[in-house]
Amino acid sequence: MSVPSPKSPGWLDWYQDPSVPAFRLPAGTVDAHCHVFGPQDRFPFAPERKYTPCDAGRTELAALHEHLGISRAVIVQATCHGADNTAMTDAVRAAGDRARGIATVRPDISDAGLRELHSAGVRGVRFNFLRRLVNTSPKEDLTRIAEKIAPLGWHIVLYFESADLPELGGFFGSLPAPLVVDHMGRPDVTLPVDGPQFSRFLRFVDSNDVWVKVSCPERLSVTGPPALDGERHAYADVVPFGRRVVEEFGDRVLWGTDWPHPNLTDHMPDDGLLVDHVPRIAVTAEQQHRLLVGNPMSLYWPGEGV
Ligand code: 0GY
Repeated sequence: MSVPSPKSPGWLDWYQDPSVPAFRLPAGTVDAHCHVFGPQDRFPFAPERKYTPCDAGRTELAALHEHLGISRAVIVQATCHGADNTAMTDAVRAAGDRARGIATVRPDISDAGLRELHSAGVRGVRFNFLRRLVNTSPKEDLTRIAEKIAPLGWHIVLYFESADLPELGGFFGSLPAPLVVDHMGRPDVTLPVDGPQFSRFLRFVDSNDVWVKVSCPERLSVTGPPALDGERHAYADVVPFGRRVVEEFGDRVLWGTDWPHPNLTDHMPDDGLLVDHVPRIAVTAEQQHRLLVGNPMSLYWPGEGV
């Protein structure tokens, strides 16, 4: 048996005892962005990974969802597992019909390989452009993957830095499948919400009918979490960005926890506080229902109604 790899230096583990949120999630809430890591004795990490996390398996993910009142999940392949989707598909299968998966695949994946992922519950692939996470694949390879997955009705999840959108936007627009963007395209939240950078992102979303995850305030925030004084209004600087996207694209927004929050370096969020961020960006019951239930159901469980 191989010796487990030690965690990357400075690695922060997920929050052990999340608070009970003040906001009650509506029945049927979907966590549309979360991950599993290992456990590495069962699902070893990929040799080409750029970080080694703690274990964060499907049992712990299910316990968090139970605690927060989340009914369904979309489990996104984490880069530490490379293109070996077995930890993710094991977690999706174990959840029965209450989970879907987003895979990482190579351009030479066979039709049988794709069909197997589909039957496990996979409904999309992720293209990652963050150099600290992956060596990004050539665009021809990504186009080839997109052409293979489009007939299955899958979509493409894009993870990129806002500064890279000017260079990548045209390529994204050429892809032959629906697009879903992680974490609002990672805006610099010290810039104005109506400034050129975020306006460019909103135009991109509008002109390509993109779906947007209004997730990860803890990753985008510069002001950070609240002091430990009982104040539950965390990540205030991210609120105007999330609210703007929810207001403009209410029928194409998704929300997720991003548990177990890979690669955060300054703090680990209390997942209860992340739930309390939701009513600050989706302020009406109707916006909240679309964000948390209606939209993810139509993308991941079409035809099941809500
Ligand atoms: C996220 C963000 C990150 C990591 C990954 O797959 C991953 O390794 O997604 C990150 O480090 O910004 O969405 O979880």
